Amino acid sequence: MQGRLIVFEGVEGCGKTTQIARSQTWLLESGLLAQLKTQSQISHLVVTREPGGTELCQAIRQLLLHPTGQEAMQNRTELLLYAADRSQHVAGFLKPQLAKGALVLCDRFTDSTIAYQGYGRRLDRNLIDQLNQIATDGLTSDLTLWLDVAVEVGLMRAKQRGTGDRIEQATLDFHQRVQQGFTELAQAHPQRIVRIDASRSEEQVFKDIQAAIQHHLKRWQAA
Ligand code: Z5A
Repeated sequence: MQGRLIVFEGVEGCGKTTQIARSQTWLLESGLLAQLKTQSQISHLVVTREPGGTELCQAIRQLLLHPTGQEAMQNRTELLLYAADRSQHVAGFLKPQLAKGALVLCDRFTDSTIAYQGYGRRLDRNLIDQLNQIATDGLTSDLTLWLDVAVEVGLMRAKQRGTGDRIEQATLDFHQRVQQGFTELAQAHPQRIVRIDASRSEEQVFKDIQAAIQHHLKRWQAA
């Protein structure tokens, strides 16, 4: 595999969408991507997200976040839908892109399932690990940037933005457990997950993200 997968993670409103857009612009406009093309196997940049990274995944995203009707979604159904979304995204988009040399910026990946369905919904961790393994077919991120912000701050930001999907509307307790999940994942995988203090201004957060990405690009080039 020639490309690299960079994942952005964190609770609602932590600033992933904002920082992915800034990172994309920076990589394209600073000349860094052009430099990478000549000095490494990276050929292009793509931005994607889970759920919803392909056309079929978009339909799954709609079902997950904005279901119609009154029927409550079962926790295992939710887990299986996230796994279905990931399976389609990995096989139909991520792996082909990485094989072509893409530098991929992805909004959420496997850690979200562990944090939300594992810690949040309290579903069995072994089951989640098995499903993640099946859905990814072994693909892991090269770098995960965890935008760490207090749940209350993130939810307030998300609320001000004015959306509010099915999961955003879950209890504060649920979101605290999700945050605990990300915290424990970062402690368990210090090589892969870099914690970014996302409670600061957009500009300060972005500076840390630039530093982390540059550091890892250098490491990958040297490898
Ligand atoms: N989910 C799951 O349960 N299991 C899984 O396996 C996967 C996902 C893959 C996806 O929703 C949902 O799916 C998500 C987890 C679940 N739960 N929910 N809800 P989504 O993709 O629609 O949304 P999200 O991933 O939760 O992100 P978000 O709510 O869109 O937030 P964000 O992208 O992290 O933040 P943002 O849009 O960049 O910023 C939010 C607002 O804050 C915005 O007005 C910004 O201008 C502002 N902002 C950003 N940064 C700052 C700073 N630094 N200071 C002040 N204000 C800021």
